[in-house]
Amino acid sequence: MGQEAPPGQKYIPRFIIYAEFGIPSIDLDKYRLVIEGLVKNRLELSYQDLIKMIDTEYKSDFHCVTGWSVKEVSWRGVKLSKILDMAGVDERAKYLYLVSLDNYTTIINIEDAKDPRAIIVLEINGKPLSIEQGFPARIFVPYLYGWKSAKWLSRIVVLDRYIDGYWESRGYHERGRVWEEERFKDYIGKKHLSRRPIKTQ
Ligand SMILES: Nc1nc2c(c(=O)[nH]1)N[C@H]1C(S)=C(S)[C@@H](COP(=O)(O)O)O[C@H]1N2
Ligand SMILES: [Mo]
Repeated sequence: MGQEAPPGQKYIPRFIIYAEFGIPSIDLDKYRLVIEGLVKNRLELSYQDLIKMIDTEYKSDFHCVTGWSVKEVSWRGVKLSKILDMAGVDERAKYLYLVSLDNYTTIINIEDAKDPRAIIVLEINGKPLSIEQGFPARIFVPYLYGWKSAKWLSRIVVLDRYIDGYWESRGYHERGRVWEEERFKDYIGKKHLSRRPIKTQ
């Protein structure tokens, strides 16, 4: 798998850690992942709840839209579709708006969220997420660019319409599929906006 990098991407050995708003402090006792919006049952899942629900593990590359990719990362977590089923998603649902503890936001469409590879990540490469990589939980959809992989995830809001998240409001693509090179909204062109790596592992 992943012999050749997707168009416009180069493999590097390790993740470059991004935290647009700094790394939040985590109080695991108080932490809940909330699922709300167009759902029958609003859910509040603790870290232990999530750990008990782990159902998925696979290897897949990670792709940041700025051009770096990491090969064959091992991901372990809970299928998003399982959580959506528990919550009883309304038939009008079209998007999941993702909100993080640091107030970072992004959005993914419901079709991508229901893909069996779309997960709430609890472990990377056999270890619990490190704080800087999004502990307690982050999103991962392997065929979407990394900005959709919200770290320190705290809220999933089910919506019937599209709204911009943080990078989407700065010109990045609504959907963000890697192999289709959905980097920017059509009207923006091909210019990268500034990024601030905070630490290289
Ligand atoms: N909360 C939060 N999640 C985030 C970001 C961020 O700044 N804050 N950056 C995104 C971007 S642009 C990328 S490429 C990945 C980087 O993941 P990493 O820090 O584990 O390398 O996190 C994504 N998730
Ligand atoms: Mo990114």
